[in-house]
Amino acid sequence: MAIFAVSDIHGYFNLFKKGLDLISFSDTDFLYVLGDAIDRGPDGIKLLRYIQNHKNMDLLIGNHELMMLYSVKPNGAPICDGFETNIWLDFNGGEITFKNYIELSESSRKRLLGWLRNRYVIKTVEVNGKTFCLSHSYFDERILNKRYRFAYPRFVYDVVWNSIYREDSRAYGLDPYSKHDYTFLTGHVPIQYAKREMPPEKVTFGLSALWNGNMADIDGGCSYGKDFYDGTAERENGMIFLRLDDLKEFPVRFE
Ligand SMILES: [Mn+2]
Repeated sequence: MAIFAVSDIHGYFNLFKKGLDLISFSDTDFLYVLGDAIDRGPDGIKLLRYIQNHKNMDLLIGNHELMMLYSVKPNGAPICDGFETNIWLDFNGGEITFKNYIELSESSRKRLLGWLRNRYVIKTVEVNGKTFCLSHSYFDERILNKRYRFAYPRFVYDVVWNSIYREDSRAYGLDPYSKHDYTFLTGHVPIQYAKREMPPEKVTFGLSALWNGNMADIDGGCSYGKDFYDGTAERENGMIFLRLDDLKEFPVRFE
């Protein structure tokens, strides 16, 4: 019985399944997906439904799920005209997700949205006496262990979008983690990107969690797609499954 986390799957269902095989995921294990299961890759809706249908899996809200929730109708109508529709479809790879979404029955769509609204945004999990704090990116005590539908929207927005690693974020360089006793696990910013913001001596090559004090970024950079090449010797991307029991990492790479 082990507890795992993975983040930023971005519609790559086949690679996700490869990861489940690699960790020998069983019915007695549990998996937390730290947001951004959808968009860019082809199978975001399939992934959401797969997680939804597994009692031993849970999804935290990422900025991509938030864009979707802000773009589609809560009643499952096949319409996309919410106030984040443009940024979702045109700038964040939501088009394929919406296309697959409207292929579901209206009742499935409604059920999916109801399930999404009932996910957590920031969640603490105890493993072997250690408390992990899981979120897509940032931290705000005011929505800790609150379900999305009960969490104040502005706080949710900041938690899923803000990052200490992104120059375009209002939280750039503003560390919310070190004053807490938790071990933080986040995604949102691909490790290949976040490493550029770290002192070189703290950076290791390859597809592995990026530890920074009591916080680890486990976004393996699926959002770059399978033909990722950043012009350096380091060109590995994919998913990082982290076992919380012993912090062992199980990376899966695109073929
Ligand atoms: Mn994200």
